[in-house]
Amino acid sequence: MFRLSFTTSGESHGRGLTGIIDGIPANLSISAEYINNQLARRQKGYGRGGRMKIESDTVEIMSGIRWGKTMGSPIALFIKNRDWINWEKAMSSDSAFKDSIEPVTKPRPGHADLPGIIKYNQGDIRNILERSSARETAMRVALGSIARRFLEDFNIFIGSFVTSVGNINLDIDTSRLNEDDLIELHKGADVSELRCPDKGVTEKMKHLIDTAKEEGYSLGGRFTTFATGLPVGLGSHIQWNRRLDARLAYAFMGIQAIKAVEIGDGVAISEKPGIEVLDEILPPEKGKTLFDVRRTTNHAGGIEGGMTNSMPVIVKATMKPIPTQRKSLKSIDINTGEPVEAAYERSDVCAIAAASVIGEAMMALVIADAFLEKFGGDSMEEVQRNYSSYIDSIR
Ligand code: EPS
Repeated sequence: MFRLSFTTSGESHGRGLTGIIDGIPANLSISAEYINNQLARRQKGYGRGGRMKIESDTVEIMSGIRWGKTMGSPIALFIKNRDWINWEKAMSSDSAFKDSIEPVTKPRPGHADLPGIIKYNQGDIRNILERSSARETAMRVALGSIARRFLEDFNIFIGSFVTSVGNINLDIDTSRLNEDDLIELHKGADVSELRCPDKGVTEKMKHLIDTAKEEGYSLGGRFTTFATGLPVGLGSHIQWNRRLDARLAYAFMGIQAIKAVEIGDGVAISEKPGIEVLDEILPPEKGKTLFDVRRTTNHAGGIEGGMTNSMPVIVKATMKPIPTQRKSLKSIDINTGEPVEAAYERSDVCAIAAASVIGEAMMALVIADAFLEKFGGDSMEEVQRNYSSYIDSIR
C-alpha cells in the first residue's frame, strides 16, 4: 500500500476486533450505519455454522470521524465479539484460569495449527487458531467499507458474485460483460443465499452443502470480484510492486483459505492463441474521446501493463475447503506424536458467500490506495480537483 495503510488485531473468541486505517482524506461522509450494512452482508451465506447465529456485527467508531465526516486522522474501529461471554476464562489475559482450560493438541490438516505452534513455540494450538481464524475478516470488511465509501464519491462501484461451490459451477464468460451486466450479477448475488446470481445453480449448491453437512465434510468454491467506473491509469508499469494486478493478487491471497487468484481470464488464456484473447482496440464512437475507447472483449480483466485500461477490473479467487470438518482426518497429538483424529469444534461447512464480500473489501482497499496514489490530497475537495483535472486533460 502506498497512500493507505491498515492493520487489524483481535482473536476469534477474544473481546473483539480492532482496526486502524490511515490515509483517508478529510471530509469524506461516512456513518456507522454504512459500515454496519457491509458487515451484515459478510455474515450471510448458506452453509455457515452456529457462530453466525451468535454474532451480529456492529462497529464502534473510536476515532477519526466527527459529525459524520472524516478529519484526515487515523480511523480506529472496534467490533465486539458477542461470543466472548462464553470464552472469558479460556481467552482471559489473566493467568489465573490457565490450569482449568484444556489445551488443543490435535492439529487440523490445512490449518495454521501445526506450522504455527512450531514457529511460535506454543504448546496449545488455541494460541494459533484464534488469530488465524477468518473472524478477523469482519474488521477487514469494516475498514474496506470506508475505502468503498471513498470510491463511491468518484462513481467507482465494487461488487462480487459466487461462481462455484465444490463441483457445482455457474459458467459466466466475464470477457463479454459490460459494467451494467456485472452490476446486475452483483444485484442478483445480493439476494441469493450463496451470492450466486442464478437461482437454479444456487439450489444445486445448497443441495451439495446439505450433503456435505450430513456427511461431515467441508467445501470450497470460487467467486468473482469486479470494479466499475475506473479511470485509465491506476497502478503503474514502472515498478513491479506498483502494478495494480500484483497489488490485487497480494491482497486476495491474504484472505484466509484463498489458494488461487486470477485476473480476468488469466488461467484460460494461456491455452489460446493471442489472436483470440488479446482485447482488440476499437476507435471511440463519434464525438467521444480517448477516454471512451472501446474494446472487443475484456480477457485482460481491465488491467494492461499493471494499469487500469477503463474496462471493468475483474479478479477471480479460489477458496479451499475449510480445514475444520467433522469427518475424521489423520493427525498426531503434538505432545506424544501418536496418531489421532484432528480436533473438531463447531464450524462452517462452506463460507464462500462471505469470502466474496471480503474480496470486495480487499479490492476497495487496494483500488482506493491506487486512486490516492494518483490523485492524492488531504481533503476530499483536493482529491476531487486532482481527479477532475486529469479527466479533463484526457477529454
Ligand atoms: C472460524 C470458525 C468459526 C467461524 C469463524 C471462522 O467460528 P467458531 O470457531 O466460533 O465456530 O464461524 O468465522 C467467524 C467467526 C466470522 O465472523 O466469520 C475459523 O476457524 O476460521
